[in-house]
Amino acid sequence: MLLDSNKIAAHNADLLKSHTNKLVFTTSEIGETENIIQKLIDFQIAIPSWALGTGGTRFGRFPGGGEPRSLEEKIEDVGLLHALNNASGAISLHIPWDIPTDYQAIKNLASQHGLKFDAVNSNTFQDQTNQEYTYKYGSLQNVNKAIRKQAIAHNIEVIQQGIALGSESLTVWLADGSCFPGQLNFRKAYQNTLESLEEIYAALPSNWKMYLEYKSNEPNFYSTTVADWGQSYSYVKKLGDKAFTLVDLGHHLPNANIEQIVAILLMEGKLGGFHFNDSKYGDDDLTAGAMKPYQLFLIFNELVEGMDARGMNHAKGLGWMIDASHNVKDPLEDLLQSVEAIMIAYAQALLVDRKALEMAQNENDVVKAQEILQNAFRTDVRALVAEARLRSGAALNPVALYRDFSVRQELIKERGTNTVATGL
Ligand code: LRH
Ligand code: MN
Repeated sequence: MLLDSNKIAAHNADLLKSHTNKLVFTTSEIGETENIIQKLIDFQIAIPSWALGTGGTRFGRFPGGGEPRSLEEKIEDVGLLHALNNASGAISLHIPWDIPTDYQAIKNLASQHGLKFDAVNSNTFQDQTNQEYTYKYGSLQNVNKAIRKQAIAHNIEVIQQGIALGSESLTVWLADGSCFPGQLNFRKAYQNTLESLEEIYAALPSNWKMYLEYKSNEPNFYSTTVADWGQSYSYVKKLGDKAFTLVDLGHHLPNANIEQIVAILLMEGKLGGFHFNDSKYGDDDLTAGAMKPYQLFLIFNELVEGMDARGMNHAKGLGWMIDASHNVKDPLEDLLQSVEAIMIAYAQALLVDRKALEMAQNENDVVKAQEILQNAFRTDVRALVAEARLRSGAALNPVALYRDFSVRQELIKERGTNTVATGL
């Protein structure tokens, strides 16, 4: 389903007056806004190919209809999101959930929608039908060398598929770990995983990056072999300059200070990118900014400060990706809301008066420091985010346009009510 620019222009025309009023007020409050608007226009967030259908849990899954039945339809859906917000200019594929049959055709279709291919994701946390060995007791950590070899071969195959698509990074998330004390020798599991990652690393093209994603628990519930930022950091330091740590916001133990982890990894030059989402309890994969918008702002506050300190380009310096699962929301509306929340957090972080904050910190003026941060967080920047969309031909209010044009109903007419997308 294509959203032609006339529909978007008509939608914007209706909203232009109220938008302009808000923008004039916001600009009068903030002062210099052009630099922020341009940074928002340049900022692109990759959409996960595995989150375009309805997610579920072991207790149930309630599909909403019109889900993409193929990689082609997934690319169309991400293209639709990108047409609505001009901030979703890439798709991140998960292999084998989304193996292209005709690479050139898929690349052409993606570029028709203005999309690039971000990181490709390997999958050694499920057994595929024609697979020789099971990953029940892990993949790269496995005590059985043949199983480690099978998992290494899969990752190298995923790199080849990524090269064919024009991707330049591999994300490795390992479910590996143990469910009971005594089940695993932690040191041997670490060594096996490191040696396996070294073989995968050796297969990376010179311009590629490897993102090693950590997670505290699930599906293993006693130990995870890449469980936290420290463990991931120790692996990527040993692997080399092309290996980095990926921070999935939902992969931390309760009350972890994620913005501090981000600051340290960035300072060490080992922060590779993000899987944005939000959570209240575990790896809930909820809409970014839905539960802890202040934490998302504090993370971007560290990112802006740390990336500027290293002279990094905000849009290109790190891997910006969403990783979410939609149990009760329309997947596309959920993703539109996540992108909006990320853009708002980034814009607010760009508002922080860095000089004043540094002075307050040097004078241990704790109250002043909080005033500076919360002043930025409490500034309504939505008009700036909307203006960035307007200037790039997208919709002033993507979710409203999505609903006004009954996009989901059109997708259901086209695809049916019982289609099931591959993925989580
Ligand atoms: C693991 C994870 C990982 C993906 C999977 C879909 O929880 O965050 O990034 O491979 O979700
Ligand atoms: Mn993730």
